[in-house]
Amino acid sequence: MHKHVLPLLTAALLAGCAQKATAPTAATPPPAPAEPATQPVAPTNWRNEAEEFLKDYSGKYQQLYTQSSEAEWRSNTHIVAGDSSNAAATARANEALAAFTGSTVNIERLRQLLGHESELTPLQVKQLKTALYNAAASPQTAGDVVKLRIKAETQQTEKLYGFTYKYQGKAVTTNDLDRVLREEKNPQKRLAAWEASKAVGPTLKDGLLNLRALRNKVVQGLGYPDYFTYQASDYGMTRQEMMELVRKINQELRPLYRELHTYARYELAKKYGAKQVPDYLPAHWLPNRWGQDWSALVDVKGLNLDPILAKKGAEWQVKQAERFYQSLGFPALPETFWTKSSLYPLPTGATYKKNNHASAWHMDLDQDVRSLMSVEPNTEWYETTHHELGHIYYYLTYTNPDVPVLLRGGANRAYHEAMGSLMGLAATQKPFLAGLSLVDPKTQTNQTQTLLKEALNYVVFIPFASGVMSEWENNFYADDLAADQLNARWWQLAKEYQGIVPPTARGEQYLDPATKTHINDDPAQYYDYALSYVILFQLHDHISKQILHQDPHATNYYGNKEVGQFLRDIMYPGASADWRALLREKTGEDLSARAMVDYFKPLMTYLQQQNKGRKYTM
Ligand code: X8Z
Ligand code: ZN
Repeated sequence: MHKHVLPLLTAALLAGCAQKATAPTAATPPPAPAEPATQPVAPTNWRNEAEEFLKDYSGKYQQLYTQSSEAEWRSNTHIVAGDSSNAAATARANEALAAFTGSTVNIERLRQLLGHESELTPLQVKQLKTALYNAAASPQTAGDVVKLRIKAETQQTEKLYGFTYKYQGKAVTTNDLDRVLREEKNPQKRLAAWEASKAVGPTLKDGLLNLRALRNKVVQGLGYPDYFTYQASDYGMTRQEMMELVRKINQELRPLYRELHTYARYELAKKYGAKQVPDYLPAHWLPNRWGQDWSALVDVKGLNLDPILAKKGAEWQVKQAERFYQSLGFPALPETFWTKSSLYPLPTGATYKKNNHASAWHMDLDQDVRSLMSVEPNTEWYETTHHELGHIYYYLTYTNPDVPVLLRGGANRAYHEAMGSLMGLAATQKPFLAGLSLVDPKTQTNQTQTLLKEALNYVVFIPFASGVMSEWENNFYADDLAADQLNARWWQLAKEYQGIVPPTARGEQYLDPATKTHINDDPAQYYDYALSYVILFQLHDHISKQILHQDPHATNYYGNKEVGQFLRDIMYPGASADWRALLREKTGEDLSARAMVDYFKPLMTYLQQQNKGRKYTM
């Protein structure tokens, strides 16, 4: 998740063709009539009306938005058990923003102006629709429910990130638990770490059920049937269309996933000394709390970044990511990024906690950009650092005179997630690493193992994101999933899509989906990430072949200004661009898993050979 990216509503619009909305001025005023007559009423100039309204609205919006961001920032970086002052301040700031965006006066005015759509500029229409979309998250007509939602969201955040995880009798961080899951070979210890990571779930159950009701009720105020539909509408899609799209993506990658799944079952059974190869993967065997990334299973000789990064340190990773963006022609990060961000884990003994998940913030919709991370020097954080800076550079690039405040968001939410992940992929390829002397270019490295490691990251993610997460949240928000079926449904989906089962029975006293932060604080949007991977491979395919003329599996973007220009062109218009048109214009293709499937094709043959004679269970 990146925080606070403004939503986008679709509207056919020509980006970069903002017409001036000023009315032609008459050269000489007409002579005054000799005698008072019934004056014909001048026809309303709707462009002028819209321009004036948007100017006022945007100014006020930006101000309230900044105050809300500041309060949220504090609530996510200084969590003190039992201290309610942050929560109260955040609720106040969010209520003020909500009261403004959802005010009946504003909504009526927006509707009135949009009633004259054909007389307005496309850019105006797009801004007005965005404002109306924002209004649906907090309509004044549902004022009490909005207040309750705001309060419940702040409380849920505090519970989630204020939680103390315990492993082997000691308080630990999620970074600690992740390390155990990546490195520990003893299955009993793995099981203990996995269970420890799920301990927060039950504490979030009442809050999540409450939030479902409130989120649904709030958007129903402006006519959306449920919260999932509301979020999908940001892409100009219905809930059904979104589900069809993610199911299709999942199907296209399923044959490869099936091979990876079979391969992993046999390899892990060997690794953990299991007498029998299980039909489904026990969740605690995998190097990630949700089984969404298995890349730590493979160590490619000569390309293992962990020891190199450990020597360089956490700070180096963030600086290195900045250097990479700068090498493409992006500017240095503003000084305040470094002074105001919260980039590293809290010191041991800190009396407060912080949000343990990475995010990027556009605090004032202007130059105040920050990231909230807990960077440690390892491959996972190296990629995440590139991911977050992708959001930051997107913010900075669409903060320009051609993009009004209300449209400072991604072409769609998935684009926003794609940029930095693309850079994360680029920053792990061998020619890139060799160019920076991080690895020895003369060392032979195994290409198949490299591709396998990448597949265990990018391909393995798809059934989790487009399958488990999206299906569960669709059921939760739109199908009113029963309160006594929440965990059962989660594991049913994990088995069906990921081929993963819980190590021991996980009854309804647990709430394993709620251990995924997005379920609580980035609701009904996780397909963004599945779509972002699809888009990133489309962009990478184009960049490799058309700009760099390099094999997509072995590229070096570093220092290439043309690549930078290509990315900046995508970022520049922000949400004033039509995301479909933009993709077609930039890659010549519609949204499709074609490039991603192509990229991993060479791996199919290898895996089929490895899996010969093995039992497939998916
Ligand atoms: O949540 C994120 C980002 C948020 S800005 C770090 N990601 C997903 C996740 O961690 O579940 C990035 C990829 C998947
Ligand atoms: Zn992100």
